[in-house]
Amino acid sequence: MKKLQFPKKFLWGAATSSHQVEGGTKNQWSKWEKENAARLASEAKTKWQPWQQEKFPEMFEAENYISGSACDHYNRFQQDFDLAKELGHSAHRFSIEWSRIEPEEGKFDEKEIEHYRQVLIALRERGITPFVTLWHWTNPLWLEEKGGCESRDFAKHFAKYAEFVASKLGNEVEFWITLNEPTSVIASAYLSGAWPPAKRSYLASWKLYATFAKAHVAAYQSIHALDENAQVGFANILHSFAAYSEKSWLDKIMVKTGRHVANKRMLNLTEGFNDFLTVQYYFHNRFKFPKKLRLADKPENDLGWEIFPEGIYHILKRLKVHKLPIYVTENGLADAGDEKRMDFIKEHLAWIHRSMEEGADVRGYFYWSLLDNFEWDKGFWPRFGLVEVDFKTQERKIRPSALEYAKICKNNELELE
Ligand code: IFM
Repeated sequence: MKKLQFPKKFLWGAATSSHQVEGGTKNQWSKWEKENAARLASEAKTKWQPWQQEKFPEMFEAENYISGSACDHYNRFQQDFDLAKELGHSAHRFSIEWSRIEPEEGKFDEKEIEHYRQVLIALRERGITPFVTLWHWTNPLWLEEKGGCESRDFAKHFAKYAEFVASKLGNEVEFWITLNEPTSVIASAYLSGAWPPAKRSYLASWKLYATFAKAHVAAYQSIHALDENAQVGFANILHSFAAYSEKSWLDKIMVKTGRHVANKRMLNLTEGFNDFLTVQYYFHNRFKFPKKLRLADKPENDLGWEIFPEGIYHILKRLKVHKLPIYVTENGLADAGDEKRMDFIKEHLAWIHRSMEEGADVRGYFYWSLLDNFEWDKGFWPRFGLVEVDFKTQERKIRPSALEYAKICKNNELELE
């Protein structure tokens, strides 16, 4: 038995986002879901493998693709934070829903601010440090009418909203995350067209890097103007890349390009405006020119995503040059049977620990997600939660892997066989 100790103040927890758990949100996603649910259900036959179709028949029902009341976390956050506390979490990442705070342009809703104040107090009362995300992909409908993320004034509107929230809730918050995974939105909403507004435009995608960087920097400055001690960063999905053959310069060029576009560009554009860095790790890409290669024998999750824990080690090592604290603000898998989750967490943590021994300043780990929730265009069938949710009754059930993860959180130590 090997024991890996983590530093004293290391933060342990899980993450969620407003649209995926709260229920009752009105934004561009909830609108798009209603318009596209039937199509998504009918496309499931061609999109997923036979084993997935058999295991998750919900994917054929339009209802699966409508977030609706999701986990009703808006009303049940106290109960959910009791679970987080029971599971030994010392930190929790959640997002504030912009469309609730500013339902009409320039009109801010104090009642909703009060709601999130209660959320923050509930966390503090349980000794859980909040990490607050200001934008986890959802836009108010008034902004969508102006072009959404492509609106010329996206950064201006976002910074105003960020400033308002920080002015009201700053006393309760130390860690702010401005934007969640800008590059996921660029890739899936503006390049592949899978998410709203379902565009396929290289030009729009390229321009959005600058827009998101501008929005982050503007929000960073607004928050710091109110509180110079605030810790502000953005949530960055970072991918693992490898060349199929180290002898192939074409494979290696693909790796370099992938790394630049997916991992480095947003960091470069926001250089100097991050108090900490983040890693959200899900994907490993193996390139054999001119394609991405899938190897049949590799372990995968319910979504068919390859499980490659070593990838997080290489990503963390590469971030060392920035000399900033790093938080792993998301890492998780869809695993309805809870068969792979425990090993997944342990193996990723072992690699994270190794990167720390080699100098990466990692200060916290947030599993994605605390609860099963609404997985965007895939709907409810992918089950990421430490806690299982019955979406009909809203009953919560702690999964066995959550209890194992709780031991790690409580002991600040990972035991490996
Ligand atoms: O559910 C998402 C989350 O909203 C952002 N990061 C990836 C997760 C899993 O796909």
